Amino acid sequence: MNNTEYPLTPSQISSYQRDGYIQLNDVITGDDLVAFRDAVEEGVKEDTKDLDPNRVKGSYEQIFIQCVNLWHRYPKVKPFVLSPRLAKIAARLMGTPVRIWHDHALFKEPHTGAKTPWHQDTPYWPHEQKMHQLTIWVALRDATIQNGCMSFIPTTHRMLDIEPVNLGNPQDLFDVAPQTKGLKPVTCELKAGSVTIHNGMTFHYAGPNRSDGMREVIAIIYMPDGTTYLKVPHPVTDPMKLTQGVKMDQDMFPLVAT
Ligand SMILES: O=C(O)CCC(=O)C(=O)O
Repeated sequence: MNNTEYPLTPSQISSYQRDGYIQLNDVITGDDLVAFRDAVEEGVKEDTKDLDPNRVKGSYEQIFIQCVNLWHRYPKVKPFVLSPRLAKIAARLMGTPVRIWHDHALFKEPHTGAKTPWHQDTPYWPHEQKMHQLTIWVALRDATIQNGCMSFIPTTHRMLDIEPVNLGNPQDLFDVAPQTKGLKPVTCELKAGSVTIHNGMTFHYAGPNRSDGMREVIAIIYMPDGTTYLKVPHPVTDPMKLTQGVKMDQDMFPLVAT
């Protein structure tokens, strides 16, 4: 993996901090992109090999195939997810040293996939501090309006205390967050190897995949070093039996940029 520093400018950092999201082009290129995509595709194939292709999918499963923490289980994925190049971008945008919270492959299936409803992320997470977590959403193949690229509502990362949206049975955005009325969403099409980055509080959405190919993405989520544990159910932390209030500095959450 090319671990030279991505040339993030001060104006990109302030635009991210103002709007709560940013698009960065050509972050992963050439052989790295091919190797990252191959490694993630292999992991998703292995994780889903026992699923019956004819099963009836629940409403959440219609949004995407989601495989969590591939880095932990697939050695070929690990150097990409833990890469200093990506971590340094996260740390510069956040303004603090960062740890991995978790990764997840998000593959939207052709034609059958549903939209990803408008939502914020951080309310789902077992973290006591909620303001600075961010996701680097890596397009492993081109992400377009047709196959379900991301849209964001700028400045909504400052909207706190909004009820979490149930992704399987979503409420209308204006019912959950009437204060978003009048704000204009921005849609970001991406070439493979480019990324969007959003604060965990920024409202975001992705359309259904109406193309013939899989929409292939891996999203890597970072949290500030020092984040402490909030005891609410979550599939990543439930097996760890953490005590409320402890620092999330276990091996599962490596420090990737200081
Ligand atoms: O990829 C998608 O459809 C949605 C991704 C998302 O919600 C996220 O990365 O937080």
